[in-house]
Amino acid sequence: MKGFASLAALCALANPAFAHTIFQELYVNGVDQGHLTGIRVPDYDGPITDVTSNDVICNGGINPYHQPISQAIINVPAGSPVTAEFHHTLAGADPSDSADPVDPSHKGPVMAYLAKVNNATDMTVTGLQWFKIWEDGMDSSQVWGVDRMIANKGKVTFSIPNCIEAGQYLLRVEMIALHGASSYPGAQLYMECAQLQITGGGSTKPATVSFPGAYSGTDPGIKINIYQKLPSYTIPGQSRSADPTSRSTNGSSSGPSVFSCNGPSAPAPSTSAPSPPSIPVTPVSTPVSTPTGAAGTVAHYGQCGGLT
Ligand SMILES: *[C@@H]1O[C@H](CO)[C@@H](O)[C@H](O)[C@H]1NC(C)=O
Ligand SMILES: *[C@@H]1O[C@H](CO)[C@@H](O)[C@H](O)[C@H]1NC(C)=O
Ligand SMILES: [Cu+2]
Repeated sequence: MKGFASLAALCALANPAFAHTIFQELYVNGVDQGHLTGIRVPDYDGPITDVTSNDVICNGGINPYHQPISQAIINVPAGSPVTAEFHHTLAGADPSDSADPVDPSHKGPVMAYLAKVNNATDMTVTGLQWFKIWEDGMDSSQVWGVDRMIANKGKVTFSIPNCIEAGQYLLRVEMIALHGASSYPGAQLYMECAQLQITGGGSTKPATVSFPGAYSGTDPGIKINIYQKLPSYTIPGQSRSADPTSRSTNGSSSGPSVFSCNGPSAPAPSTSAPSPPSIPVTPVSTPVSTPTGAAGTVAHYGQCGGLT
């Protein structure tokens, strides 16, 4: 183990392009669910570069899964914040490793998708329908989602939508490194899938995309030279409107949620104009423990029938 770690460190020094990463731990409402628990992790931390390969679904193809594959299914109340944690190797956090959680040469977006499944431990993942619930791209200072993930010691936090149906899901958390992406194949895709049981929720069925299929080698977010001043970056996959055909939207791409329970892909509310935050929302028998603050939160609960 020690020898392996030193070798990995040497490789990282010699060629940062070989210093990769693995999503390997999940926290629900801040509670650690256990190292490698409920996540299909490969032993090797290398990327997938062929966006048409089935390996882009949940990895595990050219990077075979660590055995035994965890049979745990992580319980997540809909609406909960979850934190995905990446590290350079399956050994986990290593403050002495300058390439942990990933080598800083690796610039690009971080994203999270969900797919509803009958059985979260079923290893067949082809044909699933995915919806993006979170993305962190590039801000106007050309600071990337991966830069923020590194600054946060490998952790990214987002919420499970509170209006989606209860049931078992795969949570696909993905980081794309663009340091070699000026030609295709070149972008490095790193993804793993966590096995979830989502409880509560509602009845909203988000618009979905397929993997492979959601990305193409000519996408502006996949084939891109990042060694220049970029006015914007188009994150691949579903756009904010959850409409795969309208992904050419410009502007800041570091916002929180792509599929939003009160967004365009949710059932149309009876009132068309969004209420300004300062106007009190009509009470909709929300639980006493409903978080306060964001007006959008109230709208989520109202729209989802208060089942959370
Ligand atoms: C879920 O899939 C796993 C792996 O194929 C299998 O062992 C298990 O029996 C399945 N569970 C149910 C409830 O079908
Ligand atoms: C995106 O913004 C850039 C620079 O501001 C501009 O050149 C480009 O035309 C915009 N693209 C779209 C689709 O609006
Ligand atoms: Cu790498």
